Amino acid sequence: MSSASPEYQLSRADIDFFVENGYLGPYAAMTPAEMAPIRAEIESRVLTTDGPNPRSRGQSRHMDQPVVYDLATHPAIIDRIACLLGPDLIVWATNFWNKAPGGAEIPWHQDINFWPLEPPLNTSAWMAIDEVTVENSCVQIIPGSHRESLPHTRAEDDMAFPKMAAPDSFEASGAVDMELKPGEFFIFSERTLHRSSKNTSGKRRLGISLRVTLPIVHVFQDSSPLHPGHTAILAKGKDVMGFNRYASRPSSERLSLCSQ
Ligand SMILES: O=C(O)CCC(=O)C(=O)O
Repeated sequence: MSSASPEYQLSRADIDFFVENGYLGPYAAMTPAEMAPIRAEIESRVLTTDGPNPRSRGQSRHMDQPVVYDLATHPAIIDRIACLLGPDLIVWATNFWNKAPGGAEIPWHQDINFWPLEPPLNTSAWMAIDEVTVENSCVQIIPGSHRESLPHTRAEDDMAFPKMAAPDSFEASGAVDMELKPGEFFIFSERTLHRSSKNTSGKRRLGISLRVTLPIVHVFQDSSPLHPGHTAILAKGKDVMGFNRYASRPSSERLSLCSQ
């Protein structure tokens, strides 16, 4: 029995599916109607303001925006991940994916190639803030691809990332489209191959990734894609290791200042 509340408990079959395929979901953390005011708050207070990472407004906003901290610690997400990784969980990074109409292709990649984690262990949740469909470039994943570490090579110039999985190192024909309603999310592991195409629609595609690991993992908190002063969230349970830095929920004082 895990530490998840009964409504978010994964079954043995769900856990086996994740182990076999490297992803799980979608699940709903909230309804589209419940996401609507959260989306409005993200638009007015997050996307248009600078956060703690000088390189990116979309990174680490759990550190300064309560709305992001609350999404990152949502029990519908954290309790399900606790069924996979156990009762002590760190959300070590949060990142918005704001793909405007015309936004570039994100090439096939395995996230662990980009991250400052030792040992390299992570489960991500990708949550839709807008409605996300094939039309506006939903994330695609390749089931089972997490079982192998693939070589990465220089990406093409018109892609959004500098590196991509070497095209001749995997077979993309079984890719699954992760279409999501606002408030839905899916879970995937640090080596699950995923991508999204160029957004050729007229609709924005906004989502957020939450990166979850264990207190035994060293998060090199000043390294890319992080930044000096970066803090994580102890989202569940306890940390008896003590080598990562945590923040508490930001106060809403900054919100009221922003709204004046
Ligand atoms: O949103 C996307 O298209 C890519 C997301 C991604 O690469 C990630 O969450 O790791």
